[in-house]
Order: sequence, then C-alpha cells, then structure tokens
Amino acid sequence: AVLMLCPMSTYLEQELQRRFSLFKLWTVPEKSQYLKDHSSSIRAVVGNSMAGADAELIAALPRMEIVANFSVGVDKIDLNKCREKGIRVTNTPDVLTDDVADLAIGLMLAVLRRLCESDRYVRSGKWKKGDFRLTTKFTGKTVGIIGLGRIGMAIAKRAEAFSCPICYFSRTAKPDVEYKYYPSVVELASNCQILVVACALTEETKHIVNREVIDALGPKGVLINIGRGAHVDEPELVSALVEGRLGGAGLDVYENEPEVPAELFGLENVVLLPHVGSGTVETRKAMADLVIGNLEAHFSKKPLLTPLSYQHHSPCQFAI
Ligand code: 8YV
Repeated sequence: AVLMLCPMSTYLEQELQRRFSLFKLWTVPEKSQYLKDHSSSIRAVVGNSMAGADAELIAALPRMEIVANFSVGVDKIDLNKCREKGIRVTNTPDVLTDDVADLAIGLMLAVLRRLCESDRYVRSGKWKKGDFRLTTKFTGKTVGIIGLGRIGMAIAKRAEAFSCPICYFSRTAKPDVEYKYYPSVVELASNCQILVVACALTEETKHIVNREVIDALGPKGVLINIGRGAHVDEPELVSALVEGRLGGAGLDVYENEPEVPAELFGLENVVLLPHVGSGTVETRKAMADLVIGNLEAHFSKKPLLTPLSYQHHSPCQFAI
C-alpha cells in the first residue's frame, strides 16, 4: 500500500488509487492507531512541502521502502533516517523550475512596480481622486541569488533578459558561470538591490537571511523568498519591514505556513503569496506523473526517475 500524508493533488490521488491500494492519512481520526494497524502493508509514502517522512513516521512504518515526495524540497524528510534504513527517496526536480522562476520574477515586478497595491487602488475607486504614486524601475537592478541550482539559474536567465546584473552566493563558486560570486551572504546582500532565496532548506541554510543580511540589503533593498520560510529569520524580517530598514519583500513561503505574520498585512511594500511557486495545472500534473513514475519504477524494480542521491545530499543538497 501507498500512504499519502496530506492532500496535495486530486489527480495524484485518483491515479494512485487506480494503481495501488491507497491510504490517506489526513482522512483518519486516530492517526497513530491507524499507522499501527496498517504498518505491515505500507511500503511507500508520498509527502510534500507540508508533511514528510519524519523520524516518527519512519519508526512507525518498518516496511517502508520508498518516499516519493510531491515536491523538490526534501526538508520535511529525515534523510539520515532514510539512509540508515535503506529507504529510497525521490523528489520532483526540473518540472517545477520554470514556474518557480517565473513566480520569482513576478514577485520582483509586483513589489517594485506595486502591482497588487495599484490593483487595489483601481478597485477601491481611488483612481478617480488622483493618479497612482510613482514606483521603482525593475530593469537593470542588481539581482543577488542565494543558491545557484536549477531554480536559481532559471531566475538568473530571466533577470538577465531584464538587463539585471546577476551575482550569487553558494557554498563554492560555479566554474562555468560568469555571474559574480560572493563568498558570504552578507557580501551578496551588500552588493545587490534584490536578494532572492533559491537554495534548499538544510541545517546550514536555516535563517541564512538573518538580521545582518537584512541590514546589508538595506532600506532600498528587496527580499524575494520562493524557497522555504525557515530560510529567513521571520521576526527579524517583520521588524525590518515595519521599521523601514528593508525596502520591501515578495514572499511565497513562511516559517509557519499557513500562518503569516499579521504585521505584514498592512504593508504596501510587501507582496504575500500562499506558497504557489509550483502551483500551475501543468506543473502540478507533471509533478504527480513523476511521483507515479517513481513508485511504478520502484515496484517493478526499474531505475527510479528522479532518485535523491545521498552522496550529493550529505549533509544535504544546497541548491534546488
Ligand atoms: C509545493 C514545493 O508547494 O516543490 C517544493 O518544494 O514547495 C512545492 O512544489 C508542494 O510540495 C505542493 O504540495
């Protein structure tokens, strides 16, 4: 049997149901009893960015062979435990790269050109009383990217088309890349106008955007987060925005989703999205097909389509 941890895609649910016996953990009232009752039959787990195979779940399901995640981010999975138990892990890279990069550019334009605020201006009838205020030009702004993996590169390519100089931080400089490399996030933040988080969430990247980084970005700087909420020290971000020490922010992710700090709701220089980076019909279907393909490959003893290689993820991958 396959166990789905939370609702993520009706198409995926239907397709899994056709192929396997499917358990949906969120539909049962007594989760731990349910896991006990079915622990001998559950061989695969499907999680996402909200719920993953953590140490507790792994301990409860001794027959688990594979975690096929419906996300590229694997931060909710206890990778060490999986390695220890020989549990295979797959994610959904590549298929969502374009959408997440598109959304990052959308957030940059939305924050700088105040798209959401100006939409509210028209809807509220304020336009009749006077023109909308001037905004900030996006073309040519220096874009600093934390994590130059698949998504970071896709953001860089798009920003290049807007004549933006690109610089980046990653663990090491990329040999074949001409963008300027900074060996620290503070240096990157001091030298760019828009800072984008596009790395994987690991122990080493948690709160990679802290007070020092936010202050280096400064009152004219803009932070874009399409990674994970925990990449940013959220209370520090909120106070910097409230106090005007940071110019603006475009956020798709938060530390405690779906909770969003209420202090942000009144700020016009902030654009808030409900974790929709990969949220298009096309991409969510491609992600679901990858999950199904990985499970089918596993159970028919064929090579996995998108296996996570533990070597490359130790302590964990850096870029997504
Ligand atoms: C999804 C994500 O929001 O891929 C990721 O890491 O965060 C997203 O694609 C999520 O997993 C949808 O359920």
